[in-house]
Amino acid sequence: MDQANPQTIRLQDYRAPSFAIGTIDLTFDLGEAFTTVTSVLNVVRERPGEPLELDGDELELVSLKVDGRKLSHEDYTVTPHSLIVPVIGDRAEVEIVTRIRPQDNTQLSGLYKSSGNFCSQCEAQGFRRITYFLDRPDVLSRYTTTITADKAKYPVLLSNGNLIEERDLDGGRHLAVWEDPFLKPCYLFALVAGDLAHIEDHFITSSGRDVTLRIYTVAEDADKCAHAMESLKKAMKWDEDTYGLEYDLDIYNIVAVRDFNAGAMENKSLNVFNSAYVLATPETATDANFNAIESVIAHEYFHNWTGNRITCRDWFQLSLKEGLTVFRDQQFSADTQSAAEQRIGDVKSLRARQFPEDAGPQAHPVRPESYIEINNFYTSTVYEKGAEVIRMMQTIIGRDNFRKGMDLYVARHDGTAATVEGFAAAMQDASGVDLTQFKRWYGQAGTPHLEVRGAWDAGAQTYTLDVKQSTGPTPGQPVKLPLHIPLAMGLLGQGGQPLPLTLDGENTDGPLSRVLDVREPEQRFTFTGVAERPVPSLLRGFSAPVTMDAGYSRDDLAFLLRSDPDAFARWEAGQTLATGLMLELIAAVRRGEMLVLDPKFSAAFESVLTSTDLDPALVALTVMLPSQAYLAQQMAEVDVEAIERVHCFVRGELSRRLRDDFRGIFDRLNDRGAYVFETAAVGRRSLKNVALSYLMADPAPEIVALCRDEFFRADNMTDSLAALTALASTDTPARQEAIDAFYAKWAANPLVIDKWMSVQALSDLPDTLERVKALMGHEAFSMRNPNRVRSLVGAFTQSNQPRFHDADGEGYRLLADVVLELNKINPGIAARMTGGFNQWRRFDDKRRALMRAELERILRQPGLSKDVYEIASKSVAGA
Ligand code: B3K
Ligand code: ZN
Repeated sequence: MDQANPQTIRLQDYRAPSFAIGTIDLTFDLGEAFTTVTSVLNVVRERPGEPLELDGDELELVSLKVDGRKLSHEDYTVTPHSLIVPVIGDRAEVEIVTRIRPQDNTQLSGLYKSSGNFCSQCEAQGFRRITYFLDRPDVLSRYTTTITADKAKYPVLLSNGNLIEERDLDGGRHLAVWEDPFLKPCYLFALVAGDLAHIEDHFITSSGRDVTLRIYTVAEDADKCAHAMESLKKAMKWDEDTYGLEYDLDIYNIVAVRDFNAGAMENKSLNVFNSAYVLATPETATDANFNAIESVIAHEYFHNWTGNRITCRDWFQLSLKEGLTVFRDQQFSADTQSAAEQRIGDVKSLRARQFPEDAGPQAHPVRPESYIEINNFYTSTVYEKGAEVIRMMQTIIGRDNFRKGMDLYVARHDGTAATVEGFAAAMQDASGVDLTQFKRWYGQAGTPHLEVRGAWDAGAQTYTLDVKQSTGPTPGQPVKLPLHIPLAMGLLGQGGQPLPLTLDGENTDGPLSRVLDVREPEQRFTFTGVAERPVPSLLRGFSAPVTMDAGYSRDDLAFLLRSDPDAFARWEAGQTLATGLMLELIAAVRRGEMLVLDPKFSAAFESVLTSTDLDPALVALTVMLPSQAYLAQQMAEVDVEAIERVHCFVRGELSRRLRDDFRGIFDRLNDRGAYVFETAAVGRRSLKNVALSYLMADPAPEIVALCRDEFFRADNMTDSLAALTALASTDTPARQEAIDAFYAKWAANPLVIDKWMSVQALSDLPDTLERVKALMGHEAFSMRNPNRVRSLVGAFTQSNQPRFHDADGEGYRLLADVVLELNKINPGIAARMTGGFNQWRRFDDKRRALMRAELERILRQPGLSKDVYEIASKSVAGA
């Protein structure tokens, strides 16, 4: 492969395509030995003098015709990645026949088989694995797709758009023709053929269109689609109400498949989903799964406008559709569930995934400038930081202007392939707010840091806030420019009351909360008429994706935790308090001192736990300690053992000191009524299960017995999995008993067995690595199924910090072995797993050396995919 000389693709080299392809007529002859694809393209020259150069990957060319004339071998060139026709007119009809072997396609990109059925995944560059084409998102065409297949084996034949013909053929075969009236890029093409069951419902759009909604699955899963269907209808209604965006066809199909590289795919009118984001019953799925399904179903639906009707000019613009659509799905979940919990969850996930990415060797801007393999750029930066950039725009220009900006964006760009510049221009033009400086967020990598200091002048009755911003260097970007950062804030008086925020020079009383526009490296804001010493509440709602040092004392934080009217800021104060305390304890461990937990901390913790006016879900979120990985991010050099020891110590202390509180909560909330997925019930289960996990942090035998009972009596997966998780980290006979019983009960349900794998991979007991290795040899494990690999190896290497980083380096060896094996099967998943090494430079010398050696071993492997090569080589080169 081109590993020795992998090609870097750069944004600055973008050129519009030399040819347009107005229509494409596809015929699929699906077979067991091979599948024949006939593609008829109407090409129109856009630039004189250039050959027609089509992309292809692992294709067998059978024949090629131009304007009805069969070309001979001298008339064209085939390379491993292209088909070049040097001489062609300004308009031509090109007919290409290729042969592919979906049954051998383990990369799960292009056309492949899952559970015996045909399905496709074309984003980003899978279409070129089906036929030769201009595989780039700025080539928009009208698709007609004919599918022929054995009728008994593949009774269901689906593609994009409307079904215009269906009939039986000789020899037990049948045919279906689908026509998509909308222009689309080839990454949105989809085909599904198989023996599938479905459920059906309808949605009437605001202008009266009756849309048939169907969800297809393998027969045994058809009873698990009701929640996904409800979610789809909610999302359709929300997009009409919130953005005036209506669905545009009479049919919307979703197909759930078990083998899928990503979460789901927004193909026009034929979404293909990882079954993990479709299937749910109370017995088999947790509250978190129900939530994730609602949000992914909504996300893919929202793409119909932000992604499909308006797509990306090139893959550097990926965040144009992904960041915006994540923002939209976050807004949807905030509106339909609880806004505060949603925001806390989004921020936790941003900090857990995006902040380390931005501080490590793979750091890149929301709009990257170059890539080797585009699949490596479906990142938390493009998705989640991209969503934060959109959210900041909304905060800066205001909600009403944001809606006007969306309307203008749609009016200007519908039916085209757009850029982030175009989006920002619509927002700027609709609002009249200058976004020139703001747009730097798209081009500049790294997490900005704010240092904020406040001073009250009793004599002048003023309060000044001095704000400094800085962004550290990232690979390829040594120097950073100041950003436009919206800083939402308030001031609280001694009694917790909000004070008016009147900026110097304003002559009426200001509002009780406001957004400061931070634009300079150092900037001062002066508030007048401040009659008492206030406590500032800063970065409310996490108004910008930054880290912040606000110089808070513990008393300030305890005060904000009690009094801040902003629910996010209250949670944040609790987290900052706990993080500071745990970092001090870590320093104490390193000095060899005895550990003592400050009684003020457990008292503040207890008052949250026992507060009756707080929503149980928010209590649960507030009493969850910062993760070991989050503590690691705060240290100059990660001390794995000290972090684990302190985490365990604080949990154990809280468990002992507050046992009665935890027990009280557990008993009070452990109602035995029927499961409902509804915000309040989810909150109660969440707090109850947090209480159980604290009780199990230092369990007396009767607590183990309680947890064991809970496991065996639970009638829903949320409670069952919470009890199993607690048992899995407890060295008692009940542990193995529960693990075995769970497997025996759920062996036939792949998504539940994924959970079973993860629970064991996440245990903090010392034998976890051995268990993971044993599970890799278990009959239920397969390297070919991405969900299985992620649930076992991904969970262990990415979410079990103490065991993956055990000092002997065995975890590192295991990960490199898995990467090398996966490299041959599915390079995309292999590259994802390689990311487990990204933080290697942040550890101690010994671990650094061990991880580096494994990365180098990976890089020495002959035949390394460019996917893995890009991640491993950037990791070694370092930040
Ligand atoms: N657009 C797809 C992602 C496809 C991943 C390709 N490697 C799912 C989504 O973000 O909606
Ligand atoms: Zn998306």
